[in-house]
Amino acid sequence: MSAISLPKLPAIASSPIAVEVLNGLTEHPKTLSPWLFYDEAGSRLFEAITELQEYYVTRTERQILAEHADEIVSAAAGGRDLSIIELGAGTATKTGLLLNAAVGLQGSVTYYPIDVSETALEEARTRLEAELPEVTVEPIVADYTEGMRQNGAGRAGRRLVLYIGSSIGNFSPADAVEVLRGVRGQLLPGDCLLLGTDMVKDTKLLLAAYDDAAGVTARFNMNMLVRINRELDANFNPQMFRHQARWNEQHSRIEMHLESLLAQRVAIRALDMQVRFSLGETIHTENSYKFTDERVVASLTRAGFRLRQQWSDAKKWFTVFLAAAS
Ligand code: AVI
Repeated sequence: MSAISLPKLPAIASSPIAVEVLNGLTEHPKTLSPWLFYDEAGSRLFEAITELQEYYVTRTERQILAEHADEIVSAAAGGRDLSIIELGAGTATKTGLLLNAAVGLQGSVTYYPIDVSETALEEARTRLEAELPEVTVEPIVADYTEGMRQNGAGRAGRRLVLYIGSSIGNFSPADAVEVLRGVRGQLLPGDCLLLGTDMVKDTKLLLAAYDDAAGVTARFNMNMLVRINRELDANFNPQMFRHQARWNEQHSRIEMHLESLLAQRVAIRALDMQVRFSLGETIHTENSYKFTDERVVASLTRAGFRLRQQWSDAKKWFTVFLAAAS
């Protein structure tokens, strides 16, 4: 039997990033998934985005939580001992408001932040335990579903799951319902979900939030190419692409794209692959859906939750929904 010798690809070629890049850049139109944003540099750029004047999302939600934390926590506890779980907690900068309210209500609280980034969780633990000694922080390094499963064993009392920051908006409507259903599947009737969603508003405000004057969001978007260059030995020239934010009225979403400024070819050496771009062709890197009350309530209901209460800022730019597992 004669052996056929196939060209050898490096081990990285079967990694999640390689699979994502291979599939996304051979699709028409080209896409790359938003999880690729969050390497170390991308996570730092996202933190910088949350502090931008144009990116109203984080400060508006923080203001809602600051005003209503006591109400939210006592509605979720319903007179029982409450523990708090947070999906995609990151460094948990807004969570202190709710933990503080839980300490006020019941004297102490256990907080389970779930995130894939161990360093972000350690940062959250160190800060929260220094600021709020009555909070026991039990970090869970995992994705949402697996993390919730780990947290479920042998528990007593009520659980409040936080899914804030409008992270749900980065999923398609169908996937969002699946994510919520996954959460619901790990809860008992009476446990609650606190869901933060960014609402539909003036298009100019939305576009500015995703294309800020200082260019931080542009660098965040472009970082995907830098990451692919580093991890897959590619030769994207970020200067030959332009960051683009678009409002898609039909789907009620902001889209982020990277637009090729010329006809070009890019080599992705770890995949032994060449990718052609025509002038003006884009890679679609993110959707950020913007919601109405009706849409959120419909998704919660389909996932097995019943709306209890909701809170917004005065301009109705952002809403926080408390829903109970039904
Ligand atoms: C994480 N996520 C909710 C952000 C958003 O607003 O969709 C990600 C982001 N992309 C650009 N700016 C912020």
